Amino acid sequence: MRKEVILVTGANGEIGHGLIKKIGEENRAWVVALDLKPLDEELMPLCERFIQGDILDKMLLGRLIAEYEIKTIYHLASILSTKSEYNPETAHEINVEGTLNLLRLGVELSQWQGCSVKFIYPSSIAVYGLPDIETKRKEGKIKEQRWCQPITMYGCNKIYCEHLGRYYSKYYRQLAKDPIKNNIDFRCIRFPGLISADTIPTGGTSDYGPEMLHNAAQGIPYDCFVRPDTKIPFMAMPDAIKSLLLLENAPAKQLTQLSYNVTSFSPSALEIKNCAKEAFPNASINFKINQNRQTIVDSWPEDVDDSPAKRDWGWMPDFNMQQSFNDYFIPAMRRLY
Ligand code: AKB
Repeated sequence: MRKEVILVTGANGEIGHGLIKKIGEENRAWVVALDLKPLDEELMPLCERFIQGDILDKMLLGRLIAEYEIKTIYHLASILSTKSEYNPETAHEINVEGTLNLLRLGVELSQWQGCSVKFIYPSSIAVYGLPDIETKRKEGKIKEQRWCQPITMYGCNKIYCEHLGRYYSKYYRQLAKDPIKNNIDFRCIRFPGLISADTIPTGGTSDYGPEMLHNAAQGIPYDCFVRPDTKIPFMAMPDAIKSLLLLENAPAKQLTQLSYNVTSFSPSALEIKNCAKEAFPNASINFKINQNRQTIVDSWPEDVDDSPAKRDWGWMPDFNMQQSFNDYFIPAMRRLY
């Protein structure tokens, strides 16, 4: 008997940590975790199985079909925006070819299991590309259809994979003599910057937020690489996990689109600094602008319109800015450090 499981790629990443803990805590399902790096000890007991492997390894993915009844795929593996700019072609290979392999696996599983496999895909505000600060300010809460002209390889990868998800869920091999019966059920969330109290991000451009807080909590001086007035949307990690599980469990008939914005608060970099200083008065936080990374963040929206997510699947963050700092980050970071 093949065990019914949820497959999580990029399991050792920030979202992977939060998701596997939540699924484990609530005993929601068996998790098969996949990551290039060894899985954190604390996550091991929460997984049915951990596979240290590469999403570019088609043989490895093919074996999963024989061993497990995979109902849902959380495809979290990805190279983030800053790291992608240092090696765009490798980022393309992992972010796009890797996703293509998982979408293909999803279609094969749907065929094999005779029902659609849910494919949950974390996209990003990086799909947006605002041409200048004036337009960014004027646009305010951006809607999903607007300004999808990303300026980073990562953003290009994410928007393309959203299109691939639509193709694999609705139009895959549409001219084939033997049309596919069961496609995948592709569902996507465009995440803002995420702040986790348990893990520190690697390779992103919204990282200045969490880095500032984690450094302040450890008393390590921090040079913020964006201007104090820089604004993009952020969300506390528990809300990111909540949004993924809410979307996964939403009845398909309620979903009117494939990709959804979600958010919680849009602080300026200076506001994040002030919150960090309030909690850790001795923290040393300065602004040392990296113009190239600033240009990337300036192309991202200062806020997003997440009313479709609220309408279609009852999305609502549990932590606004104050609660994120006072009830989640600061207490957890005090415990951690
Ligand atoms: C990044 O900075 O690359 C990510 C993102 C906003 O998607 N955190």
